[in-house]
Amino acid sequence: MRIPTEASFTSRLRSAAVAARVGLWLGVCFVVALGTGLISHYAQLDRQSVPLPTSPSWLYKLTQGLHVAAGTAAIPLLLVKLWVVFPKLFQPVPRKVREALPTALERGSIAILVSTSLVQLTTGMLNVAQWYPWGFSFRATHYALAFVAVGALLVHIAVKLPIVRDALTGDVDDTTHDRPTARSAGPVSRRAVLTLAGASALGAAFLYTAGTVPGVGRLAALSSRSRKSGVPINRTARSAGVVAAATNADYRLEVAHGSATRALTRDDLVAMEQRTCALPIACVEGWSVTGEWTGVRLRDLLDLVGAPNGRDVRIRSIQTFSASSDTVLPASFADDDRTLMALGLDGETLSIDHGYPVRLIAPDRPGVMQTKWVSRIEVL
Ligand SMILES: Nc1nc2c(c(=O)[nH]1)N[C@H]1C(S)=C(S)[C@@H](COP(=O)(O)O)O[C@H]1N2
Ligand SMILES: [Mo]
Repeated sequence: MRIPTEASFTSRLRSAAVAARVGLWLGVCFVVALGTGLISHYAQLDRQSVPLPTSPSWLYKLTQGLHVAAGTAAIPLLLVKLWVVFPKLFQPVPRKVREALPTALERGSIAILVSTSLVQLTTGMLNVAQWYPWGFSFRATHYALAFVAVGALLVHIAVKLPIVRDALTGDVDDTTHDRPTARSAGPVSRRAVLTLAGASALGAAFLYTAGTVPGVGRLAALSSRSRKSGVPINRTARSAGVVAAATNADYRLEVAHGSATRALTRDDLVAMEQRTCALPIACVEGWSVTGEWTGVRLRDLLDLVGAPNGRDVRIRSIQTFSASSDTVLPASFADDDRTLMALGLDGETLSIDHGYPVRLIAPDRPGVMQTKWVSRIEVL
């Protein structure tokens, strides 16, 4: 088999005009994903110098939904973009060192951009599918690589800016910046390629977000958990290994503030004043569903041990070794009237898979921090 050369690719569809436009849309997706990703990362920090707002309660649901939608839309766009620029891979490297160096730097930044983008989008998609076939921490890796990708993207934009500006302001059929060999008409028009790319991006984002739109949930092929009625179960009690401890008659919810402690049975909690709140579970993996939660206001429990307002609170689960087994609730969340230690969901006793005997539910908080099977509340 002969290795193709740049001249082997003759289609006018693989042009600067198409690359710049798809690149622009891709850039928008990346900026949305980066901004919302930073919010999500910050929301999961144990210490937040400036706590995120507790209202509106659906804000994290919105930003994380946008995050996954932008990432999903970027997949078809990236594939089209790679197809358009593919011939450039076969461009010869200039002989003279003075010319070869900038070329090498430019291609190096593109290699980093393409590889990190592919890793970000594939691991993100596998995460949405709740499949973690790797040994590293998804969150730390996704966060670190985002900066690598954005750095490479900025270099890429800076290098290409003159061509990009020309291509975006010019006509879509303009050939000024095309490779000299890209002169044959393709099977479709450039406009058709762009329409297809845009429609695929919107379609992919729709397949993911449909789960949160009433009536079309069945189409949410990319976030199948949100299709079920009621609140989905992210991890069952059995797989978390908590069934025995959660159903044991010796179960107590400990509330501790320094040396002041209380140990409450579930019946003690049921005997306290009950409140009901509609709050979403907004999973970092993309799905979100709102439930009617009933339970005891966390603030009422903190009052039992004389905890003042304005204190961060650590929530521990019966389950150990999980991202959710030990999380910190910033003071503004702990003191919020809607933050409940929930005993019921949608008018029924909380099921063991949703966190029986008692679980945390707070407004505007990533799902992974809505601790199930709570065993201990510590005022910090
Ligand atoms: N103890 C414990 N709490 C947990 C989890 C877990 O694995 N263990 N999963 C979290 C995640 S990732 C989400 S999205 C929500 C889902 O709550 P649900 O299963 O009741 O829908 O619970 C959170 N609380
Ligand atoms: Mo989650």
